[in-house]
Order: sequence, then structure tokens, then C-alpha cells
Amino acid sequence: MISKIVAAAVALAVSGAVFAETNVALGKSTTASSFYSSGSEVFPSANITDGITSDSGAPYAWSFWLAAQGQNANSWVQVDLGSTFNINGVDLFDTHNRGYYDRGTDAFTISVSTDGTTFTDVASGSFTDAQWKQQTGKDISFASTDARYVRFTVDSVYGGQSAGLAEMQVMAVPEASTSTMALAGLGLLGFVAMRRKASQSR
Ligand SMILES: [Ca+2]
Repeated sequence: MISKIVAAAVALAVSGAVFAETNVALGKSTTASSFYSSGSEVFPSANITDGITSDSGAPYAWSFWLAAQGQNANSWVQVDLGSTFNINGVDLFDTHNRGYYDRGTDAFTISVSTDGTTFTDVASGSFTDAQWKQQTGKDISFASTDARYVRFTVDSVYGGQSAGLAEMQVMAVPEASTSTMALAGLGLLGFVAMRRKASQSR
């Protein structure tokens, strides 16, 4: 009976660890090929990891990156996760430039790197017109890979004025905790088995 309960707990712990994904990009440092800056209107790369996924129309409460005026295809923005993680996807939120609909990204490519120099493409896609206008988010999955740097490169734009992005969430699979929890569970099962054996021999 006890071993059944323990086995169920282990199964829950392992499956929970496998399926629980964490956004490891939140609050991490960023860089970009360029950013829009005109007087007091500034849209830096750091806006893609501030946890705010939609454009606010409120003056100076903006939370999205824009490439410099006229910068479209080949503009890029990237996050430095601080250390290497095993990642398997990104959740992306486009910008429509606080209701002006003159800027934003259409097609894009996601690439990753462990050293910040050599990047490998892992996925590509494009925001639908609705995903651009309504910022409903776009989930992109790819085969799990080790990465410290995740780059979003613009292939084409909406609006024509410049590329942009509101938020990039990077999903990591917590491998370390999975194996730790599985090992702890197996150890507990072994302990229960020993106890059962000991009680039967008495
Ligand atoms: Ca944001």
C-alpha cells in the first residue's frame, strides 16, 4: 500500500517536472541590432523581457522593442539567459506600436547560441495579421537544445516603418530537477521495499 502511494507520488513528480516549463528569459539582459530613439520616445531591447506582453497606449508606459526608423529585414533582438539552459520553445508577442499599426514583425527566424558568436537556426515562422493587431501571442516549439543566447531575427515586417517585438518568453525544461526528483523517488521506493522485506521476515 505504502509503496503504491510512493510510486504514484514519484510518477506525479516526474511527469510534473517533464511538463512544467519555465520562462527563463524574464528580466534577463538583452541586445539588439538597433532601437528606435527619438527625443523622449525610446523603445529599447530590454522591453522584450520585462514581462509585459501587450502594448500600452498610455504615454511612456510602452513595453516593446522597435528597431531604428527604416530598419526592417535583418534587424534582430536577443536575450542572454545568463547561463546555458536546455530550451524547447519560445512564446512571442508582436507589437503594433500602440495602435498606430505602422510597425511590427511579420516573418522571423529564431536562432540559438552557447557562446554568443556562433548561432544555429532552430525555427522560423510568421505572425498572422490578427496576432500582430491583437497581440495574442505565438508559441513556437523546437527540438530541445542547449542555449544561452536566443536571437529573434526579422525577415519581413508589417506596417513598413520598422521591425518590432513586445515580448519573448523562452521555455526551458528543468532537467536537473527531473533527475533529482526521480532519484529521490527511487531511493524512497528502495527504502520501502527494504522495510517490507524486514517486516515479512519477522
Ligand atoms: Ca514587453
